Amino acid sequence: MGKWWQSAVIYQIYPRSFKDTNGDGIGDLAGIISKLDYLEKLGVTALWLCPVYRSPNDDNGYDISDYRQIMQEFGTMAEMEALIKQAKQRGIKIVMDLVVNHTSDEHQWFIEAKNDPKSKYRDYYIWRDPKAGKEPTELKSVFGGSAWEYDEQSGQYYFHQFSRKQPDLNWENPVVRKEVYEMMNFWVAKGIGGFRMDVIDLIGKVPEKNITSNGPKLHEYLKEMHQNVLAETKLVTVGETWGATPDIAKLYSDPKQKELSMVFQFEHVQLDQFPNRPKWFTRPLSVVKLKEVITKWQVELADVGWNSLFWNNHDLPRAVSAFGDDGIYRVQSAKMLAIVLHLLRGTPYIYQGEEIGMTNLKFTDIAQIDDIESKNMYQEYKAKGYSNEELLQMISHKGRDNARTPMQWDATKNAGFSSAKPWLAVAPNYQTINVKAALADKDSIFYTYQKLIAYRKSHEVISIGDYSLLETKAEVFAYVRSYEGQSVLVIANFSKNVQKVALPKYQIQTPFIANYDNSPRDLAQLELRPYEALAFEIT
Ligand code: ISL
Ligand code: CA
Repeated sequence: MGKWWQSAVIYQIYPRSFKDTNGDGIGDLAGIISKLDYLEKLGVTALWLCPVYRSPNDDNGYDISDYRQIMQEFGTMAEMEALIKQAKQRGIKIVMDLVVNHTSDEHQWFIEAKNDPKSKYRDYYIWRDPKAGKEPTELKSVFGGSAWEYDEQSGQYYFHQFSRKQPDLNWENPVVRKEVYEMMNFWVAKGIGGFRMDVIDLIGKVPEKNITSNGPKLHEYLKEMHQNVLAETKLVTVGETWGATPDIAKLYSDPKQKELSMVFQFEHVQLDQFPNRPKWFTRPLSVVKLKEVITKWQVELADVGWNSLFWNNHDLPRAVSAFGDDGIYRVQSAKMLAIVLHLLRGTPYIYQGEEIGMTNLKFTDIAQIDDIESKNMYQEYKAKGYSNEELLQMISHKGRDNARTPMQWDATKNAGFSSAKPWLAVAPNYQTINVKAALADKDSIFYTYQKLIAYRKSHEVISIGDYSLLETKAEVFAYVRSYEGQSVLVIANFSKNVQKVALPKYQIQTPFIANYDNSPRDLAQLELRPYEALAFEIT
């Protein structure tokens, strides 16, 4: 038998934007608990919670000041325990975000390290002397500016790959690693189901050699972590690894390596970008490339390793806006994306709101933006001469706040997210796009997801079957899954145009899932409607 997470579907929650219960405009743990029935109805196996730990929120919880406390705005440890317990009663596991490449500068370790260079905590972080009166290296922070911050008091710089309020931990120090494993075990003891590991490919950094991702000791550290935390458990672990190639992904996810269950790789979400240029500069998505990339990962990880499957997350544009059509074909293309992704081999992830087809926004004023990455970019590029309009267009297209606007529960004020003004404005389309409307419409995107999740759970051909691409036309994505004499054929039109496809081998078949209707189709002369997707059981 396979592992539980091989037939699982994981739902990602951005707690700040999910559901507010105490009227402060900020989502909370009680809000998640109040929606467990909804999540159970959808059928998901686990919830990955973006960070819920104590944090000053410079990067919305990815800057942790105490790993063993809950963010005050989100609730209490008792509520966290209640969430774990009540989710478990519904067969749902809780996957915690593990952010251990860096802490907050308000973490006690960093406070001690900064205040007293002789403290044992100094070496928990990465401090270097100036070089010729300047930064030790040229390395840049992901959020703009230098990756080195000068500390007046000691005359040294500390290293931060993200904001200056997110100092990097020094993984070379065995005491740091031990602290991390102990902290992980603290959470394991609470009965969680796994960890999503934030920028885990950066922990083996060697700043003086300009090495950030895929450092020389990365896999050694992960093996050590496995031994100290994961070995005797059934936990799922998924690493966030922007720098993974298929060969690297196999190192992480081959069970023999004893590291992780799987990793997130980001090749397909970067196809609208230019190599070596910031994400803000984009080009139209090529469907041919998208098929190539998805196929490459399906094939490369077929025998060794395991794929994660996703279209979006809290850092990325909304799936339907990035890969489908968020205008007149929103419903069809959102279902098409669900069908294509959820019938692949791997573990699918759904980002909150994806199951109702939530969209990107049109931001018209930088004051509407909360995200540190977008705000820093705006300032940096403004100074370079880009116009306000150009920058807001870039942010509307690629900015992280697209994913972070509040979950749209119903058509009442603030989309039923909160009784107070939400911390980030609700998308203006909430009156039509919301959970209540989705649940009331048996043809909604929600029910397509529900059906796909149930199908995966009960069909090994989907969870562990083989994958092969069918050559068709540029804008049509067709593939076959097969396992022990069973086959599933998936055909999807990734365009607004009608596409004619001939698959004479198959003839007349009735789809078990479709995004227009389930009437029988002649595959020998198929005419696909805009964004039409069909899946057939071939016998
Ligand atoms: O979102 C990004 C690119 O689209 C990056 O800027 C992002 O920071 C990178 O993907 C790493 O992400 C993770 O670590 C960050 C945190 O801000 C992100 O939310 C998290 O997913 C630092 O902890
Ligand atoms: Ca709240």
